[in-house]
Amino acid sequence: MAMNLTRKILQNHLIEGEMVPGREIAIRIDQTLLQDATGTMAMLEFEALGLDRVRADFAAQYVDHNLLQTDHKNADDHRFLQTACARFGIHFSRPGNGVSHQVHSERFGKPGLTLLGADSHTPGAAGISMLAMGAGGLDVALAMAGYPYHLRCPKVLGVKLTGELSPWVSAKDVILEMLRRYDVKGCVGKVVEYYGPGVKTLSVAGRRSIGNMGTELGATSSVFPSDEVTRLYLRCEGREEDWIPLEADPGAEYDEYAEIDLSGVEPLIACPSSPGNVVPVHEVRGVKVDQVIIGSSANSSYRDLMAVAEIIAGRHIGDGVAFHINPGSRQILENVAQEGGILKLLRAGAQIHQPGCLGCIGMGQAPGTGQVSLRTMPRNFPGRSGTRDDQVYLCSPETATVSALTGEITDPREFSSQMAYPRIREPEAFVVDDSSIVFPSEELSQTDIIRGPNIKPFPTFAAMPETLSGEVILRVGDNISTDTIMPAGNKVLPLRSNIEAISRYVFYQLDPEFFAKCEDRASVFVAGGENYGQGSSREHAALAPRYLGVRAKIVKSFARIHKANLCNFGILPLTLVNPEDYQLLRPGVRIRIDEIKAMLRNGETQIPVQVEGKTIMTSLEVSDRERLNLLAGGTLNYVRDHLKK
Ligand code: MIC
Repeated sequence: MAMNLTRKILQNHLIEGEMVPGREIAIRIDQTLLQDATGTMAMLEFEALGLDRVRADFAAQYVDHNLLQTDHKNADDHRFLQTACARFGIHFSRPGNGVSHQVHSERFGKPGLTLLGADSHTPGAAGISMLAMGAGGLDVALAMAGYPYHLRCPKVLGVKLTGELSPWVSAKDVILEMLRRYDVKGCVGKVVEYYGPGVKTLSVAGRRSIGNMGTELGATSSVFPSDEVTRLYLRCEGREEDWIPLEADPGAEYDEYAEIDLSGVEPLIACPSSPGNVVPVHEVRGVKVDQVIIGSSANSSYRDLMAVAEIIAGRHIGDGVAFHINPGSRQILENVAQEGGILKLLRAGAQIHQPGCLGCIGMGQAPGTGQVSLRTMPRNFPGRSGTRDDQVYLCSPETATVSALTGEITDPREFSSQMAYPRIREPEAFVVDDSSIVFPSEELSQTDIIRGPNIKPFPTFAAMPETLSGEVILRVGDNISTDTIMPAGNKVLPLRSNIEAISRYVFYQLDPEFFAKCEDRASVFVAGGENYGQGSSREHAALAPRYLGVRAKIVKSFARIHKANLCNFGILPLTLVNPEDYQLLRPGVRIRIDEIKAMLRNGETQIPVQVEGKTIMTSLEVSDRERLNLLAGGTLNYVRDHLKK
């Protein structure tokens, strides 16, 4: 049977289950990736499994999120991660070496393999034709231990690309076009597979931007064929031998279809405060701009930075504008420097930072009160920048740079009267520098793991009780992101390996008293709207609420990774059968779920919930494996009991 590329890769890695969309399957994971913000907890979880060494073919740990070192905590975390990597046979990419997704594509990723990363933007590896997925840290720790990854078999949305992008329009506009069509939950449960004659016109960097931000569509992953463009990229990285050709079989079918004529794509922009709030740039033309940021995990490539340097060369940014550059990796920085790009950026007034995620996760670069920030990053959820009521727009490097020059949001095509559109060619070979990667060795496996005082042991959680009862403490609306549930930023990020401390910030933006309200209650419930938990893979958005006593979330629908994280930490993910019942779940109402343990054990999918004397119906759509984890009070409990047996 003719197969699309997604199904081919899934089929090659299938360990359990049938490839029927919606049913749970288990696949082999070839490579794993951690970053520091999710990695400290994932490393503690891996340690808790009691193995001497990782069992995945390849595992890497990057340090890219928290580089601030405002006190001992951050430096301690880095030391912990480096020594744990040495001990367990994990590649360690040092702070300053770059963003996980970028460095992984440069040095380690291979077409046709599966990659599981504790970061929702892991699908950026679509650029080199991997089937790459984001997951909670615990799922990645299990994959590092050689366990398969369980997911619902996705549908495949085939997006046929035709034509070629016009000058001043780039790959970012293609993914913004997808977001304009599908919004932030239109691709939940799907892999987006790009095919057709337009694919070859997109560079690996462009494909990476599209894969990276495919996460914002709610997609499980995105995939591109591996072609001549991929081969040349890997050659440029000095590892052409890792290339294999890959594409869908002729005549392969997709579950759903879409088509984008690249020549018809125009410059687009996501307005505050959702990546799905997309309009053509000219519709918001003239809005005064205070801050422009290029880079972080998206649009931080050699091509992007060189394009920015060429546009800005010999000019200067507007007087009222702060212009930041966050390179994707040290390699990019070295290559852009070699080609003279850095000097052009500096002379134009850019602030050039070390490679990393930086302002994307609120680690510095917060805009001032009432200021407008234009970013090439993938997310603009409310408050994520670190500033309350922020006004963050997401756009291409071309739109961002031209707007930095004019001081207002500008359609970059207007600049065509000033200069020819710079088409950037990658060099024959990149300057490659792996000296900031510590490769595993036999000798290093004797290393003692060093823990700072901020690295606390993993909390213990009780199994599911016979009956759950408690109070709704908070009710939230639609599209609540994990940034709202468990914020990041420079105050909170350093607490990622200290659950007691970080739990004080749960729902902090919406209700700073949430933590206190949970304190004297044994079980707590949270109610929510559609697409609850979209965004980041951070398992802390499940783990910290569980620590506070949250035992069930009752919502209209869930985002994929967050729902899996809830099951991993023993929180029941219930969806309302009748969405109108949302109205009943006011803060303060008492809730009771009788015989929940028995219902979980018997595989019940309809769970009656008593809300102050009235019964409402909820549905529990989880696999048998997730039921066992929920019964045990969380996946670690289950796996530990299982290993003992
Ligand atoms: C993000 O973009 O939200 C992050 C920061 O990369 C997160 C990871 C995290 O919360 O640490 C993600 O998307 O998974």
